[in-house]
Amino acid sequence: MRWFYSTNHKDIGTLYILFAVWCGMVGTALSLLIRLELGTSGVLMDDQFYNVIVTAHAFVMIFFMVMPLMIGGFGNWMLPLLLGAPDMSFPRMNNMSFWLLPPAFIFLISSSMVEGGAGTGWTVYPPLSGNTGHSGASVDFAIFSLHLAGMSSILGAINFITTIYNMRAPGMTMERIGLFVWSILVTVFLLLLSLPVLAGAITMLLTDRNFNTSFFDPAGGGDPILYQHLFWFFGHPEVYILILPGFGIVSHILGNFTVKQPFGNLGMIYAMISIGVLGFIVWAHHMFTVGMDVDTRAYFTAATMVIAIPTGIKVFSWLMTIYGSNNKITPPVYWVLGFIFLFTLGGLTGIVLSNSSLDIMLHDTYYVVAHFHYVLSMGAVFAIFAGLLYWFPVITGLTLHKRLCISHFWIMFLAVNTTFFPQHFLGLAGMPRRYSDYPDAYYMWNQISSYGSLMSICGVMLFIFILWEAFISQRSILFSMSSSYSREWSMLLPPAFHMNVEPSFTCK
Ligand code: HAS
Ligand code: CU
Repeated sequence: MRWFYSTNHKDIGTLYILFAVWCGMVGTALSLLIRLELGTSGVLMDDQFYNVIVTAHAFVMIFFMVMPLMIGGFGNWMLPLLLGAPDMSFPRMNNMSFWLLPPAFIFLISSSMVEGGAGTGWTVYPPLSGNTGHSGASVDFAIFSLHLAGMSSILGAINFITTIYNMRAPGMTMERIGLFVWSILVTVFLLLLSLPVLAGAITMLLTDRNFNTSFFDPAGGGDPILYQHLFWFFGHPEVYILILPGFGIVSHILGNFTVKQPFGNLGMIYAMISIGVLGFIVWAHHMFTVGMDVDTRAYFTAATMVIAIPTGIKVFSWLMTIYGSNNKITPPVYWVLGFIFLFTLGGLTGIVLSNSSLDIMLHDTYYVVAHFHYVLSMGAVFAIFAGLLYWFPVITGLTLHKRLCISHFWIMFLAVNTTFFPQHFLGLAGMPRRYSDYPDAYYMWNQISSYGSLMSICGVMLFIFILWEAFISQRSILFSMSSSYSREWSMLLPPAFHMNVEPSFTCK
């Protein structure tokens, strides 16, 4: 039970990674159900049940896969090492942050299993999420799940901020802490400032549902649009919470891959801070269709477009970091290059959506679904795979099979593009999101999209095999120096890392 009580940042980081990878498989299974339903016209399930699956898929992926892996897993493992700190600032609170997540997950799963399940989408808008739209206990379970996951994140955020400010080794100035640490710092500030707003909104929803208040009910003088404002004041910063650590991972890997400081290091820091600040003043671009006046829409369009500038600074700085380097491309770098290309594609469709007049047509269509899967499934997830491959030897002391890793990348690259590129066409043709069926005109692209998701399941199975193979083969990073992969690794890792690698004496 040592791992249960452990206050060590590496143990807790490992727990986060194991939990998040497992949740990633739950989320992937749910996504396969979605694509099975949409792969044929005709229905396997009713709309409510379909939306329960969509809701669970989104919550699992956002709160139980991406955030725990990037912040809880990589953040906990690497931050103290990169700062030269012995551990996190509040090690026992760190343990609590992790252990709030499994009960939150149980509440979430309960929400999809009692009564008709919560089919509200991750936005949980009233009146659908009110007690007339969802009369049972399921939405209440979802709310409690978010309360717990939110507490976990806020405690984690406090811990990271304190650690970064107070526990740096002598000489580790803020300019020297590296872009991954900076990305986590900006991310946890966003968490600290946005999550309490979500907590407020869902608590008001809870009292509307159970204690006869009417914050969001016009019958009692309330307004459902208030909920949308509160939700998106959290929701938009949340999407940057999901991508900023990915930016950090990409910069960190590129810096080591090219054996130099990333191009425009200081500019990258300012770009991340700008993205974080701007992220708080653009929320109503999710609500262009609610009937805002034209000036307000013009403001939110303009403010949203401004974010392309710091993001462009990041993209072009990554390209300039790569420019002129002529190192062999290792598997994590495949994912980094894939990230830069596909994240940019998703970012550009975001700029398209930020035009309020266009968004009136595109809102709630598959165009939006395509946009956010390009920035998430190919942005956040590609960065996660880059990080997993890059840090696997640091965490386990073992090396992965290089050629299998490269095949895995190409399978996933093909699969996610096959899944999500056609969704742009569906959206432009007017197919709405969150319905379980569609007219035959949308059949072809939906079928292609579903084939793509089947392909990505094959990719997931290959990845599980790759992990199994690494543990079975026990190619130690320290002892199998004949493999060029591990030689590259040991050259690129700073000396401090070597001492954290436990050598395996059973290597073959
Ligand atoms: Fe987004 C909806 C706009 C980035 C995630 N986004 C979503 C949803 C999610 C999400 C999950 O304005 C759906 C939520 C829901 O359930 O309803 N998004 C943007 C913009 C950016 C952006 C402008 N989104 C993200 C990131 C996410 C994410 C990052 C998570 C990881 N998004 C929207 C809008 C909606 C939206 C609307 C609402 C749509 C609706 O109707 O519901 C930007 O941060 C992207 C910046 C990045 C780039 C690429 C690199 C920059 C370069 C510089 C040059 C580019 C220029 C632009 C000058 C722009 C290379 C040129 C423009 C051209 C068109 C060529
Ligand atoms: Cu947004």
